[in-house]
Amino acid sequence: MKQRALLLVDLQNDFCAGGALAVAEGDSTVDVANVLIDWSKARGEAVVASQDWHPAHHGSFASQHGVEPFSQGELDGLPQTFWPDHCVQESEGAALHPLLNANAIDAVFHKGENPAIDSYSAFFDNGHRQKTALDVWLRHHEIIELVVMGLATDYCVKYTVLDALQLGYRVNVITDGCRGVNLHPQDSAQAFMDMAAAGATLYTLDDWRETQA
Ligand code: VGL
Ligand code: ZN
Repeated sequence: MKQRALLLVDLQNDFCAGGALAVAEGDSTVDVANVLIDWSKARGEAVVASQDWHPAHHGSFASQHGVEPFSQGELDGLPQTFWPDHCVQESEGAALHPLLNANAIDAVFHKGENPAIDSYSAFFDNGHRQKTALDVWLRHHEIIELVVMGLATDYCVKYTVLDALQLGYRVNVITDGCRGVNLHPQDSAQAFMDMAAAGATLYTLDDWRETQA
């Protein structure tokens, strides 16, 4: 495999229309993902995905604390937004979107399995205490550059990209392959700015295909 991989972040039912934590236009990212999958496969490049994968009593769930979804609090000593129950292991909501060309995915990495701490990044939990298997897998395949897209821009995409940059990967973000939660209306715009400021390069799908031809 070439030294680059496509990383699809949390393209799961619960973040799409009708899901427990639906992101506006979340479904629209799946078409972009399928185009990028074909593009990557045509070049012999790897395709990997992350999946938010919570136990039913995960500490990030508002239901566990008797508070309103989207309220703010603390979990394991870290500031935490409490979410509706979502992406519960083995549930339909946690499954990858049915229209995603999932057969083409070489490896899937779960995150958020520890009930005591949330995990936005596909690489680490929010306290950087434990690592997923993603970094080791990428290094094993000698991958040094990532093409990242998915859900949600202002949480899992953002923290995945920031960690990837810190780990030394070259990172390209496909902006129209991302949609955000936007608890505040500018959160996704701010997240893209944060990713760019940290060293990521932002492309639309069309820009990417034109410049990488
Ligand atoms: C996500 C909130 C909670 C995400 C996951 O995938 O962006 N957001 N869990
Ligand atoms: Zn989650």
